[in-house]
Amino acid sequence: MIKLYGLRMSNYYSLVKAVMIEKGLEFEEVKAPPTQKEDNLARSPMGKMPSIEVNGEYISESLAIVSYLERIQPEPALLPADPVAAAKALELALHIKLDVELAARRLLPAAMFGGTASDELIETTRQEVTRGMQAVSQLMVCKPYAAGATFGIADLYTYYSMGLASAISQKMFDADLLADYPQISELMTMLASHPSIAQVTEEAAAK
Ligand SMILES: N[C@@H](CCC(=O)N[C@@H](CS)C(=O)NCC(=O)O)C(=O)O
Repeated sequence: MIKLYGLRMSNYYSLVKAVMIEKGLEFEEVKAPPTQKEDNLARSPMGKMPSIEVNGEYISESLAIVSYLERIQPEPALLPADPVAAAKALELALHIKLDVELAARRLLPAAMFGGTASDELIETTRQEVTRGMQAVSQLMVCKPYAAGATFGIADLYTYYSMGLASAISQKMFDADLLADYPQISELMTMLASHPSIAQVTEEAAAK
């Protein structure tokens, strides 16, 4: 059985968990905070969460894990069969992850863990996130899902990466990240009640 390491509070842990639920895979959750300790580094070279263990092999990085899960359990497919459509879905997911979430994440300690951030860092981050949102909206399909007619990888990154970036934006810039993007906002609302995502949210709240 697959072991999922990390904590339920993590957006990327939650994303991987939602994928396993979506695909009906059996898995065991193992509480493992992100640390630089040897056992954690063996699972995840940067010491981050999530990671999974399969037959004694460890895999970190959410996209690598999702790609593995897609191969071992192709149904329901989280990427379109058409090669161009699949590449476009991944392109969108990566822009959300790298140009919005990763940019905003620099302010995570100040936004949620009592840290501090200089005005300059706040302003450069705000500009980067704003630019990232423009790129994302250029690619976002919203018909009705992020990359087209069916639920998939781009929706998972929309929900989990954009969700974190929105929370950071609200706290640090006093701005609604999605104010200029009502279609993405509606999609986020729809995704919140998607069964696998709703189950992950419910279980995280229950601890
Ligand atoms: N690129 C990684 C990012 C994982 C990540 O940033 N995990 C966060 C929690 S959501 C973490 O472990 N943070 C603690 C740390 O950076 O030490 C992925 O997609 O899995």
